[in-house]
Amino acid sequence: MDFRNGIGLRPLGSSAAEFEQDLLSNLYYRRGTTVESASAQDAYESLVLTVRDRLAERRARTTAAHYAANPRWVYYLSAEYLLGRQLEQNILYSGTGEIATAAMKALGVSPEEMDELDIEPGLGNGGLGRLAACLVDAMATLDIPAIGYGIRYDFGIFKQTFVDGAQVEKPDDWTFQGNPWEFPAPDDRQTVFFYGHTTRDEAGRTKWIPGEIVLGEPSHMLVPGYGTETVNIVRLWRARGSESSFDLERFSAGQYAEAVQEAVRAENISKVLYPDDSTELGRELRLKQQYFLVSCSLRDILRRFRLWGGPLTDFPAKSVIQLNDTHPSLAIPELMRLLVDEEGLGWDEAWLLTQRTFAYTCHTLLPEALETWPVALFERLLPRHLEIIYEINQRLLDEVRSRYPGDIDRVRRMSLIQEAPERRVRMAHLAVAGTSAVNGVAELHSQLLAETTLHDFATMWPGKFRNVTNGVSPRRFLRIANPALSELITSALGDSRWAGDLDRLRGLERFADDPAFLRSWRDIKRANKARLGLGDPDALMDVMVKRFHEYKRQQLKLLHVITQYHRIKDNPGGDHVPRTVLFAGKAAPAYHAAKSIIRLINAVAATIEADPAVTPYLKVVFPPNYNVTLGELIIPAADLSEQISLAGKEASGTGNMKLALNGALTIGTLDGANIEIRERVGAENFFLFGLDTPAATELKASGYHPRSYYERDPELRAALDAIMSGAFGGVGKEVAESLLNWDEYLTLADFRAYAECQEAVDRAWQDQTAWTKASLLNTARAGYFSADRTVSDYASTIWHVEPVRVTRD
Ligand code: F58
Repeated sequence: MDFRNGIGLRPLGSSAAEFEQDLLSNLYYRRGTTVESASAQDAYESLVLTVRDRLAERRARTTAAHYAANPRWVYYLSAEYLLGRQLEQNILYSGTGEIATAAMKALGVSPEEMDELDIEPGLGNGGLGRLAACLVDAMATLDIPAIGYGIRYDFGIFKQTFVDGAQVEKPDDWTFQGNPWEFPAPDDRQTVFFYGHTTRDEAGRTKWIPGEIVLGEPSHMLVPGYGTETVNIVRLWRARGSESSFDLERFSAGQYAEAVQEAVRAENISKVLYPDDSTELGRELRLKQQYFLVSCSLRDILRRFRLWGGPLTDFPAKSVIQLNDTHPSLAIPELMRLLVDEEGLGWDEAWLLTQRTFAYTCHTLLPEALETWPVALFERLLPRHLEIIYEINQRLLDEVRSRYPGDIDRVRRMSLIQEAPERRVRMAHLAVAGTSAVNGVAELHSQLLAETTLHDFATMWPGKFRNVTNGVSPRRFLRIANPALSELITSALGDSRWAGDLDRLRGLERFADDPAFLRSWRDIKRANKARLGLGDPDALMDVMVKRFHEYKRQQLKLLHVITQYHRIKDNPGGDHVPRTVLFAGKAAPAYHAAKSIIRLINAVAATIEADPAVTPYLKVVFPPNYNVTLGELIIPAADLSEQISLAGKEASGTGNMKLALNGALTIGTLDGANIEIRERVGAENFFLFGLDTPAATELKASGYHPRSYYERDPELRAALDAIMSGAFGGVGKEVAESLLNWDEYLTLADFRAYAECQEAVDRAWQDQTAWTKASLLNTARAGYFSADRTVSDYASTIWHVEPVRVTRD
């Protein structure tokens, strides 16, 4: 049969009546219920299926177009995807907004009610996971043939609750009601090996005799492009025990737990997202997850390549595999194993093919965040991969020795194996060695990677290193999150093309001095604050939303809040600018210092709330469980965006982009993408403070004494003393002590500059017209931070792929 361009498909209707008919038939035939007895969940799932079918139709045409074009594919490998809610986005992308609303009305349900039932898949921790979701969205939007591969965790990122102000984690059973958006594809299941040993066959080829066999079952979610017919997919793997993993004999003998233990062991691999970036716990399971993702995905990619039938030597011409950080970097030795052991290629040829296939994105600068794994664990879990890594290492170090004769220290530094205090595999070195392009995620980050973290590699292979500055989805974070502003923008620009071509926002600049336009702009911000419902909508909404980490310095913000509290107490009738300070974000469950900061923020918030002399001017709010959905509510309401990490520590940041795009002014350091945001929106529309990277490095090198800042600065001293004396319910002394004695991230050194900069913010706020103009200019000039631009940079500089257009008929 010829399926090209969807031949054989009866097109689904695009009228309201047809949509309603389809919705009803889904209610009857797929949910097996009736209008009279349908629950809200029935209505929701029928609606999902009706929208999904319209995307599935495009998906069929996309597949046909891709099949005909036989293009070079992008395979994005990521252990995390923070996709956000699907319903509203898929309605927008499928162009069914009006007819879906009409059908909901006919059924007697509201869009808000339906959205509430649309559960966000929290399959990621933070920026890295959300970036993956923005990039797959942009790849589809740019018609790039692509698949995102990931893991279908049974439990996503934990739900954050507060008990007495302290973070308590609850499991996120996101598929409790099933997941109507996904298509299971059990036929494409893969077999994954673990443990065991290696041996040689008669021909001298190495064979891996595994000790555990697990199945990987894929399902996929549709990833439509905006303003195009393309629908790509993310394919997520779930671990299953093999058929023989259920022990019927034991079960019959009443040994129920023992009978299923093998299956349980297997299923544990995709049980839960690794939520923790600070402990050694569960490390074996984590490495198993990584290999599981890699092994399933590579076999699937090769299966797809074989459908085309070309010679293996063409594999890199048809496939580029982007590694989202080192989590999937085992793909490098795995592809070598498949090519050498299973396909019989020679090492050199296999290595060239491998390097040409892969590219690696690094997302950090913190040395402790660079993954390493104990050699002993590798030896047990992936014995063949360790042999391959040793071989890669030997050849790498031969090259180093021949390029830099006698430089033993360089050999030690560049080795894939760290020798002391314990032998460990350095995954970032593996990822650099096995790829043809390595990129950082903002200009400063890419520069620092090449100058510091990966300096030896950048010296040896300068051509490999690139920058691709991150970006965010303008659809999700402006069009959907901020409907009122979107409408205003559309009416100002004359059409809504900006959502697919964000540079068009530049056209807003001509309204920068239009008083009526600025008033509308301000009214919308105020309405967004009222919609959020946390604090007085006329107060300055000061927002810090991100994971909790000491380098991001939520504690700096908190010290300033305490200072402001003291100033108001000392001068109750003063001319204080009313502020709502909003914190949101999660701490890794085992990251005690970060959890202490959370607890202290909640304690300070409670103390302020109980003080009627202060509440007219200052309110601290901390809504729990920050996720994509909550971000979509908070970001459009922000006046001020806090991006105050110690310079040289935040790789890029993407919240900074979302907030600027929604017209928040940034107060920030010269870190990550803040630098590029400031360059683009204009220094006069950005509040800059603090040490830059060279100054921070120098201060550390010259011997940093946090206590000297405490002694010199009375307001800083008062804030820390208040904590130490138990003024906030006795909570948080360990936070103050750590700052006074250690202060790894130079918080106290930047305090005075930050406090002064906040005074400049207060002054600027007094002139609402000037503030609103700066807000508008932030939006107008943030077009560069579209994920569409990011993907087009990857496509032209790293992937070298061409779009494939999907036609309607
Ligand atoms: C983030 N990394 C960076 N890691 O911190 C941020 O600057 C950047 O904008 C973003 O990536 C996108 O490039 C990040 O989110 C993680 O969440 C890791 C997940 C695995 C455990 C260790 C943290």
